[in-house]
Amino acid sequence: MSMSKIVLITGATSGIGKACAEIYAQNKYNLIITGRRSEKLNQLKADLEAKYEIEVLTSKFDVRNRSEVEKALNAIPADWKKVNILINNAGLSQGLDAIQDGSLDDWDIMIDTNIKGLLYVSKIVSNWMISVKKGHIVNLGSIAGKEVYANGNVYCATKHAVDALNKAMRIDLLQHGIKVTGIHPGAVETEFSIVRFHGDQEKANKVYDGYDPLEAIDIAETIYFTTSRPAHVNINDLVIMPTAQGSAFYWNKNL
Ligand code: NDP
Ligand code: 8X3
Repeated sequence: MSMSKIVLITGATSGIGKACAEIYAQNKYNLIITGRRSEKLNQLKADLEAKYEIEVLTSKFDVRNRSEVEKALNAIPADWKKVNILINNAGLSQGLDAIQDGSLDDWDIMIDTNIKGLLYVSKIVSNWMISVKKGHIVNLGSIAGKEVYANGNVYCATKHAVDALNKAMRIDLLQHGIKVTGIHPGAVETEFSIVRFHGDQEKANKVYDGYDPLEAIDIAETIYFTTSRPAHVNINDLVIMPTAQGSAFYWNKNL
């Protein structure tokens, strides 16, 4: 493998993670792309290797499964463990119900993916970074990690947890020279709402009706910017919204 820098992106099969893969490939990083859908990982690897002079390693695992995460990450070849950037992006929402009506299965999936999955991956990769005394971890929070909106309850709680973990990682990893950045988008049109509404495309489309939402590339460009600052600069935290969105609950659909 050539001596390019390496970025590990969780949830690279779709949306923000996939857009990150493209932008880091353009910038000559070698990529470790992860997710559960192996055919999408293989397709992305083939596309990016054909388009850019880089190498892509795919690693298929479910971030919720602790032993699967450990097995997959430990199996990565030693040269590839010299990861410069970890993008903790894999995440999802399930349902949009009042607390008294929510599905316990939806809650478990969100907590296990957005909090526990992020922790399982971070524990292993931060140790790789500690061994070389440098690295940068980018955590995907959300406006839902800064504000709470009606029926957002558990999703908002998981993203508030990511916000806390982002701050905690920055403190704990300070002594090792590792940067930590939190990225908190408002509405981005990806598979997010299709997943939230369990495949109901019509309901998902309504979320982005009547205004210009963010696109995955908008967030990927911002993430790339945060990881391409000089060595002495760390961007702690960014909230990024569509111009038509003023907060988690205010919208201007007349723009
Ligand atoms: P997408 O649904 O388009 O992508 C989510 C990605 O996460 C997929 O690649 C999916 O891969 C992966 N993923 C989900 N669950 C698991 C799992 N159990 N194990 C491994 N990978 C998993 O959504 P986005 O791109 O929008 O979301 C990316 C991140 O951005 C999430 O953390 C989300 O909460 C956050 N975010 C999104 C916003 C939005 O409006 N879209 C706004 C604010 C934050 P696969 O299915 O192949 O496993
Ligand atoms: C996704 C955006 O507005 O549903 O994190 O919280 S929102």
